[in-house]
Amino acid sequence: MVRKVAVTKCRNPADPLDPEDPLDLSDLCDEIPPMSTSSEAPLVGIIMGSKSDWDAMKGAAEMLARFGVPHEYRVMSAHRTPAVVAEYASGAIGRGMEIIIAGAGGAAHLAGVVAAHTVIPVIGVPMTSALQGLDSLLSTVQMPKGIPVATVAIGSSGAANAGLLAVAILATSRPDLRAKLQAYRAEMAEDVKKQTLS
Ligand code: RP5
Repeated sequence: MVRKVAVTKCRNPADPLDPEDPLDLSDLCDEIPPMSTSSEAPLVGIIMGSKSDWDAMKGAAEMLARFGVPHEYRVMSAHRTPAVVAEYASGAIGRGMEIIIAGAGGAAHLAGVVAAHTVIPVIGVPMTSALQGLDSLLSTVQMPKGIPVATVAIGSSGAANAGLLAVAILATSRPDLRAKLQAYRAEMAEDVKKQTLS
């Protein structure tokens, strides 16, 4: 049985805005379905600084879904909801989570702040931005010694690769997942071999 776990914060548009809530996420539930994919606890948490990141970040969710990895996704911001980020990252291990994927753009501090609050691997995805994502890339990748963030490419390719990297990390102790990863690579190689330019 599939159990839907609502971890995305949604507000009924008919209800008044919560003065304690700095964000109006009333329309979020239409764009980002309340998450979790299975009855199992999520192994991977996908978080992003804004719903505007979802178009790119859904690539990570799609990849995890393809490999059957239980995951969840939600919006939280290192700057706009810092307490939520600290609570989420600090509680991840207790919830059985093994990896967090964090996407943010501009002054992209989300992945770094998450990494500061947990020892599970954190994968940072720099989002495209007013500066073509270069600002996001540098602010995600340039972590101080001692608090690592595994940073992938800017945008949707990076998000998909973040999903794949999470699968690869989980596969180090899950032979079935490693076999699926090898089959995926073989399939990709076959596709490339079939490509012609005529
Ligand atoms: C970052 O600021 C988000 O991760 C997003 O990439 C960027 C813009 O956010 P919005 O102004 O679209 O909410 O925090």
